[in-house]
Amino acid sequence: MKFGERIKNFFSGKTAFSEELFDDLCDLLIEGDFGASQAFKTAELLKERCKKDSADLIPQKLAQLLEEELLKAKPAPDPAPNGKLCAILLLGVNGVGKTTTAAKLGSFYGSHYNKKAILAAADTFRAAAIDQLKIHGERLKTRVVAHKQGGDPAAVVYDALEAALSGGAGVVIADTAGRMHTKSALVEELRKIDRVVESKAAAACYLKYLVLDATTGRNAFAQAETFHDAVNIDAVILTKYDSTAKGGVVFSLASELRLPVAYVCTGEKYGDIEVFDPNKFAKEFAGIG
Ligand SMILES: Nc1nc2c(ncn2[C@@H]2O[C@H](COP(=O)(O)OP(=O)(O)OP(=O)(O)O)[C@@H](O)[C@H]2O)c(=O)[nH]1
Ligand SMILES: [Mg+2]
Repeated sequence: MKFGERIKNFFSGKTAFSEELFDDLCDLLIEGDFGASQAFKTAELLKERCKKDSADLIPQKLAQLLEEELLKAKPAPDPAPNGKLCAILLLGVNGVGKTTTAAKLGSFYGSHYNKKAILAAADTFRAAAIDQLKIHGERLKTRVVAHKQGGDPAAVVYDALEAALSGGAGVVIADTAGRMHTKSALVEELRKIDRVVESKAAAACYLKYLVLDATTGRNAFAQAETFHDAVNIDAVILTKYDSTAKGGVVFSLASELRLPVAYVCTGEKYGDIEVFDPNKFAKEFAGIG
């Protein structure tokens, strides 16, 4: 069951305004992956705003308040500025969906932004990761630039950018290794890639997306804090927001880290990706979507 359904069920049949209603809502928000203090603040603010209204307006007011939270994030960057080569780096811990998302984005850039993609196998840690990306590339008829296992990820990005510049591709999407980096190793690896992008394509639109798995709940927030602190993240891509994922963590990303969500992925198929819409997300979460 989607979490919005839970909120919807919670409100259904409740017509009277009561303190208890907002206490229970606070608990429910925490279950929905809100942080405790944010859940409390949200419930309190909602209570204030709803004092003069009939209880049946509460879900709509909740959606409104949630959308305001999401808009506290910095704006999501333009993913595909006209005439510019885009260099996209997908970061994140193990298993969150980086490789799958690289393939989905490659296809999305073709269909929605009219930019031909090159996938860069910058996860050189495991041989299987390189093969996995190559299989996606074959299925999507998208070029994959790869080196051998153990190679330098920055060198892969370099070659992919060169291929894009000479072959007319509009976007390079680099998959990276999902091992839990130590901060210094992550920073070091990224500095090298930064230098490569600077030298190869200084005018490029360069975006670092952090991929977060919606099913990992508050853990995703901790990952965002760590990565954002180590390397400036431009935006988040939320994966596995299908089935039972709750998604409340997105509100903390916006209000506490000012991190916007760029895309939401809702399944394993290539088409299961969409641009994040704060209004839609807030409504869905509040059970009125
Ligand atoms: N249901 C669902 N599954 C997904 C989604 N995105 C990725 N997956 C699945 O999650 C699993 C891990 O995906 P990968 O793309 O290999 O993740 P990764 O981050 O590259 O993993 P590592 O390279 O091992 O760090 C795979 O089984 C994917 O099919 C999604 O949006 N929804
Ligand atoms: Mg991978």
